[in-house]
Amino acid sequence: MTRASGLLLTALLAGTGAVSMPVGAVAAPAASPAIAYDAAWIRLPPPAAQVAAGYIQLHNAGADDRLVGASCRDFAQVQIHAMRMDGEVMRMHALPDGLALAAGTSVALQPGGYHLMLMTPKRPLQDGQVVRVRLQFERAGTLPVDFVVRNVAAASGGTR
Ligand SMILES: [Cu+2]
Repeated sequence: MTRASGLLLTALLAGTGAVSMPVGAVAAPAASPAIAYDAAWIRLPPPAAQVAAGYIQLHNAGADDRLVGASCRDFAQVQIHAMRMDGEVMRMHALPDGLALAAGTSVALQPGGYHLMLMTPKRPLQDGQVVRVRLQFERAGTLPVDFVVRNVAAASGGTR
């Protein structure tokens, strides 16, 4: 019984080998990109606004890394911003060294906190539009991400 299934398994494996599966191609996904993400969206800004905020959850399954920059064809510039209290007022500021993403951790860019600041749109954004942003990581390199523009009232997120 055991021997029979063993033989069957051997036959199956041999069969797989016979069709010459590209073993390298199958093994590749195991070395999946170190950076995973979800919930990538851009808040639809008011008409004629010169900035828009982008949010995303980043998960680093690899070694210590850092989000060092971002770019987007639809905007003149993309910065990485943080929020901080300045007296009684919450203000945002650019992170010149980017955002650390330690090994095995997740970082949320979300309303009221870290965000991508998309500056000087080349054309107005529309609700539901998909905007591709290229995130630049120190170690993991470039990660293209599709952000969905969503018409969400600012009050619900508390950015202001
Ligand atoms: Cu900002």
